[in-house]
Amino acid sequence: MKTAFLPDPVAAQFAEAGFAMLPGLFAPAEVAALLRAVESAPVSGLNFRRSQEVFAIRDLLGEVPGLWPLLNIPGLRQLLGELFPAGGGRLVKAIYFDKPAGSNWLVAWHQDLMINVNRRADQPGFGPWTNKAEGAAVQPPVAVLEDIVTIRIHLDDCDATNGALKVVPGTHRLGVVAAAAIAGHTPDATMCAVPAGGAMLMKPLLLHASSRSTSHRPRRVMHLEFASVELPAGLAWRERRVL
Ligand SMILES: O=C(O)CCC(=O)C(=O)O
Repeated sequence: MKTAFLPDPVAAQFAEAGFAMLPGLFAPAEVAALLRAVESAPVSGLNFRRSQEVFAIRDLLGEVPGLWPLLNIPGLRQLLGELFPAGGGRLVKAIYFDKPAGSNWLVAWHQDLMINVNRRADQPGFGPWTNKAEGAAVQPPVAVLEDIVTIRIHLDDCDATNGALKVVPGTHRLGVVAAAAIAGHTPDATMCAVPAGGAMLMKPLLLHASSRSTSHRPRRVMHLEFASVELPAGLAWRERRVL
């Protein structure tokens, strides 16, 4: 039987549009604990990016392991069970993004095409590759991207004034969209306001972007990607963790 975490209309909207909002996944006290854990993290190293424009922590759970028990709440486990009914949904990428007040940080229209892996190991359908100091990443076959579900946990109320995500509904069903074709889709965009403690579900192939913040309110988000698919022998998810 379906629970309140992913009621049928929300599940249907997620399948059709490629995104859905789930307010109230985390209680205010749980949000406060997540923020305390992030704010107590040391802020140096390859995975940290801090400037007046943007603050991001890549490999978030590797850098702030104290977040793990705080994320591992029954609601999130139950939601994952509903998103991956055959089981096997595990964390494969985690990033923390702040959009500091007064910053000029915006994100152009794109799809999330790269996955983080343990090493370069050439496999049919995998590529192009990047090899940065923090590790290898690769564009996998579309079937791998279609398996992934992103859960963006919002730690602040987020709306058009503090850099909410904009998405083009349904574009997750188009496979990889050629760069030249992206602008043709963006007139159909919609803005995704999410309250603090809420989550936005998103398919990585959904075209998305975000605008500059024009507010003094922060916009802190934990971007968590989950997948159930196994990678071919020789390749492994670099940040894999089981909730
Ligand atoms: O959080 C944002 O504003 C954009 C992040 C994003 O586009 C991404 O993680 O791919």
